Amino acid sequence: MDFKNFLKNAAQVKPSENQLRHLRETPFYAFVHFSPNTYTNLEWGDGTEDPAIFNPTELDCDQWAKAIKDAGMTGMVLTAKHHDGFCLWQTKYTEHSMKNSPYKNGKGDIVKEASEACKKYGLKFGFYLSPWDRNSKYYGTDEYNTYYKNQLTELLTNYGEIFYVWFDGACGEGPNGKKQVYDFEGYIELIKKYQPQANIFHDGGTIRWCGNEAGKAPFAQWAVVPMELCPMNEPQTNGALMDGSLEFLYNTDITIGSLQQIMYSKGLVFAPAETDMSIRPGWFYHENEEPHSLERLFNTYLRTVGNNSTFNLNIPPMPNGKFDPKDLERLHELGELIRTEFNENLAEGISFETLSGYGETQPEYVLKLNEKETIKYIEIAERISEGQRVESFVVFFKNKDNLWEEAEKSTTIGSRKILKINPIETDAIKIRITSSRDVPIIEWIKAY
Ligand code: FUL
Repeated sequence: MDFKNFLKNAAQVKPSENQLRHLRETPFYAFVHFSPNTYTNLEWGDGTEDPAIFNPTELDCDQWAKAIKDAGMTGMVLTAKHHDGFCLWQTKYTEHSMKNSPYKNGKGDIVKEASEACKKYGLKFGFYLSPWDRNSKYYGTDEYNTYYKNQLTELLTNYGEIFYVWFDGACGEGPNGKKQVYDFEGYIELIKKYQPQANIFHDGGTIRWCGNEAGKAPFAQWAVVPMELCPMNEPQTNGALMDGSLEFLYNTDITIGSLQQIMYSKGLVFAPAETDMSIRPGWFYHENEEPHSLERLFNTYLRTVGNNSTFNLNIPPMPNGKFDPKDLERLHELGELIRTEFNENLAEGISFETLSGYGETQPEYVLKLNEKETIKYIEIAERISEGQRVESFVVFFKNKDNLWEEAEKSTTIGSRKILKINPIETDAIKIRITSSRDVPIIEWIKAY
């Protein structure tokens, strides 16, 4: 294949409707890690915990939902079962569950309460169901896949619309010392059957892991990636540009999707990254931990939601079943900051003009404001439904002498790029695309 065709094909790799909805409508959502770990002060339980310790006497899922909404998030993903195997809902398939918790005399169902709170506050609801189960006697045998699918079916059929199922790849030993061969294909089939609109976090799903749990997203963020990374996805292109192999490829690689990498790929898939991190150092609540600074959370927001990734921010409830007041305050501050910084699009109702620039794949876009404004952020979006194309671009502004002055250089755009710039006073912005895999299609340019 020649180089030009290879690039054009890469530029045509498109998202599914589900992926498009996830990127555009739900780029920022909350994880909620809650399990016996909350009571044992651990991060990983071993499955021998007594269900009686799980007793959230003041459980308040409305408080979670309100706080999540307040931070500007639009969804919640609850750990229905973590590695310790304890189930937060009324499952028919194990006693290691709410049935043996003193909460509501064993009649409690936290998946139900959380999903109802989400509905009440207009949030989407999803769940995490750990495949690794350190309690189940079936773990490590074929029967476990049936057990897991039964549980998955309960969660997919009894709690209304599910926007997201989060599969943890962790595969350790179970109580009998054996590891499990997971039937991910079978699990995914059930999701497609019962909740076809749901996105799936998994290497074989629709959303991929960013490669770390610290909220660190790469600066060049590609949603078009080698199939070698997401082996269960149907490739949308055929054949590599160069002879070689991507056998070594893993999510932690920060060059994922870059040209020097995809040219070795046998086929490309559309798989946007989710960046996950916790508001505190641990995923579960530990009294001695503090929430991260507002600055760190806001910067992570810019680097994820503002850089072609989704952001899954975990907030762990306390043993009483409520969020910590310190976390509530941080979530509120974060929401306020997002609302203040992006309150008014200074280019509202103004369309940008497209100039031919240096050629088909290097156009320029000029945005003229009605008057001089102080600009702190530029937001640019590609029409991601058509694929991701732009490799790099430069932002200029009209200076006092009426000349174009460079403000910032950057890489990749994708579904949404938010560039923080040194505040400038100007009435015109110019974006020059310096490289693109095909003719770029820009959906919007906003200025804040
Ligand atoms: C990891 C788990 O082992 C952690 O406990 C946490 O749930 C995180 C989101 O995923 O793989």
